[in-house]
Amino acid sequence: MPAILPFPAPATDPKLVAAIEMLDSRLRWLSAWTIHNANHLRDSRDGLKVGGHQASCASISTIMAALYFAALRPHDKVAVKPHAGPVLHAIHYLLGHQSLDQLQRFRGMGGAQSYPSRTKDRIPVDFSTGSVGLGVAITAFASLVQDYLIAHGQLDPATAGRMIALMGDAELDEGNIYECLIEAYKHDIRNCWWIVDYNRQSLDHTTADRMFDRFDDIFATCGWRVLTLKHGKLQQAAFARPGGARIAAWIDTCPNADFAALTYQGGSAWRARLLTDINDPATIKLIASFDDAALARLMTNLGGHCVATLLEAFAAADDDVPTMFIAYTIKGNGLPFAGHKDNHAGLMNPTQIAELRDSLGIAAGAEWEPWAGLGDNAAAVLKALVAGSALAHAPPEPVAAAVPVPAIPAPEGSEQSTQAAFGRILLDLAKSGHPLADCIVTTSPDVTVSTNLGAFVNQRGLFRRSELKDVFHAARIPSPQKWMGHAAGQHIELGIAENNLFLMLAALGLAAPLFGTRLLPVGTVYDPFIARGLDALNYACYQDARFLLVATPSGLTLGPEGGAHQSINAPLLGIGQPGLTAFEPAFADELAVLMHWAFEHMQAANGGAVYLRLTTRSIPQPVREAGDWADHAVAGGYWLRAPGESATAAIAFTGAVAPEALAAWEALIEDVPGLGLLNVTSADRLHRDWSAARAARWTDRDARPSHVETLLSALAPGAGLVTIVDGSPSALSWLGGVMGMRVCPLGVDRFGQTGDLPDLYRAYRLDTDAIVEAAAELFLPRGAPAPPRHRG
Ligand SMILES: Cc1ncc(C[n+]2csc(CCOP(=O)(O)OP(=O)(O)O)c2C)c(N)n1
Ligand SMILES: [Mg+2]
Repeated sequence: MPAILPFPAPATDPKLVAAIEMLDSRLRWLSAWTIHNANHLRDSRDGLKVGGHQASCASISTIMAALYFAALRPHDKVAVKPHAGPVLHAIHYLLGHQSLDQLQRFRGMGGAQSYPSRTKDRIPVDFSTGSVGLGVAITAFASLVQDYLIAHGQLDPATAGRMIALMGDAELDEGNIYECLIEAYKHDIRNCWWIVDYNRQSLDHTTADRMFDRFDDIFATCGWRVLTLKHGKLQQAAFARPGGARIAAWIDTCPNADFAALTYQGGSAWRARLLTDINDPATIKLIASFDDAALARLMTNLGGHCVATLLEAFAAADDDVPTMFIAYTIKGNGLPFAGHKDNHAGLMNPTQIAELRDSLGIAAGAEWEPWAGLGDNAAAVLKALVAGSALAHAPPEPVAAAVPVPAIPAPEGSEQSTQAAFGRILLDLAKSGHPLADCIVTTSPDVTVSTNLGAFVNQRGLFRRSELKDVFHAARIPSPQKWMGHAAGQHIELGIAENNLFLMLAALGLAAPLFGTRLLPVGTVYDPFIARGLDALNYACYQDARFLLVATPSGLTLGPEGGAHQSINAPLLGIGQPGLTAFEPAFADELAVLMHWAFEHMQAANGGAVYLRLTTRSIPQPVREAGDWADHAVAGGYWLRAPGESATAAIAFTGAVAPEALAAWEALIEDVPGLGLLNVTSADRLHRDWSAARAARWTDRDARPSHVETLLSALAPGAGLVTIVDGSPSALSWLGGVMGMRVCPLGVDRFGQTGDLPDLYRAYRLDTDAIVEAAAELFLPRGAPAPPRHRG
């Protein structure tokens, strides 16, 4: 059952409580002023709304003051709800870690970001937030990563911290929270706190009463301790007085919207409503003992605004049990629009902010002064408290040593699929005993076996803090897959929830900066289902998490298994996603080269995550001659058949359709002398390099040609291109624009059909005939009708 105050917790030092109350006021003020400055005082050049969320900040400032200045431990990591970014900046400003200039440029170029950002803010940010729900869930996965590192002897258990999410209550509506909750329960996570700023307001309105008492049940069912901080000390004291129990009961049944509206209306409205609803002499007498201002203070004295209550609750969770704190709060607490349902983006006007400033004793002109309006004694106490907080002594994020990447030989075989080759490469690494293999952590949302991770898992085992027996193995039931878990295991098996995959990869991919140990996470997923977790993928990349995403099978090349499993726009995601370098190799030896590059890129200072789009289609492998194809494959493409001098056309292909491209090349080479055959291993890299080179010509005066320009300059001016990819044709059609060439793009722009490959390739025009026809089209006058099809 969820626990409601009073917790069995030590009494809290009243001096500490008073000091934190003052810090709470500082944070509320500085966050409000930072937003005010950006919206009302700073010049606007574009007339756009700047924004910022004074009400969301005021709602959580007490919680953050109590957490950061009293409860936080040195190794704890915190995800701060996006709209409390200014409070986090204010905390670091008081600590001396944040500059005035950054605050004054809040939401401006290079200034403090709108939402806490690991990569863009200058203060230490443990987890970025912004897309609600994701910043919450990553803390659960980070606690799993912490346990993984401890179990592998890579982190001293004495340095284990709590992974803490400070979240808005509307974040509880995000589905990814519950996907995460289920996964976290399966993995028996520890050391995780979720502190809900339970103001019962979202962006649009007050939140539904029907969920009121359900969240605690849901969390308790999933193994969480739930501590509900409903009432502050003032309320608790009043409830203990004669007639007080009726007020407590009234609050319990008061609808969210009514409570919010009364908060906004203030003392006399509270009085009128309570006296209407409660006809009890003792309660009437109790109410009469408060004037309007005191009554408003009493009624809004919720747990999340009561420092003593918060400190007691934090102290009551002094173990490793995952804990949810439901801290009742008021959105806009202490501000003129407190409780108003439209206050999410509300901004105080100049008169209102001046009134708030005056109420805090801050002189006009001293608004940015961290300790303004305090007497010398109070200021000294606060400075000492801040200087003694864990955050003041937090070391900078560690820099993990790089792990050397061994040579990765290409798997042997004259016919192979890239998916099978991927499995072989990981298996060989697992068997090699090379230190790199010990850093690899694999993970998959229930597609471990079908994406060929199985052999690696057989070698290295599933990760489980407590042993998991393989019942089938023990019963000697034949199975190619060993499924036993232990503390040294290197595969984290997830249920089917792609959001979880990307959040897991984000947490694993941040192990180096968060915990000082480098992990090389490899996650597998079916290519179409990347879209299912796309925002979480973007979130992982935005935080600069380093991982290898292997998506397979892909396209309609999965044939009879296809239909609803057909990925079409994944190549465009690969081109469009910052922080993720996408490759689609055709051959096994390319894959080996690209995996080597990926493991280095995942560790490089300016590196990032890598996405490999693979296939189950087994195709003949090329016989290589010496040359620089491997470097070019990494750069994004190479001539599989070099164009002849002044060639008037080329075929550019990607991935699994290599055999069709080669067959078409052979069919055409006599008619189109010098025809080139370009293997595009990464449309993403080619396009990025092309953009960068063009920008550099204007910004850095650097005339270096991009790789794609170098490749295509081998063709005659005005040559034509046929492009083909098992995915959206626009992934390659842009190649025509690089040198102003005519282009006939082939690809897939319809969804959902099963069939064998000859039928599918024919129906979707990915076959050799289609390439030959497209090549013919290059030489027809523009707009001329195509000749009738002849088939042998
Ligand atoms: C995924 C996502 N959808 C929508 C938004 C827009 N949005 C920003 S805040 C918010 C509501 C936040 O309410 P809550 O979490 O309760 O925070 P608080 O009341 O403390 O401001 C919404 C819908 C968002 N940031 N992320
Ligand atoms: Mg809210």
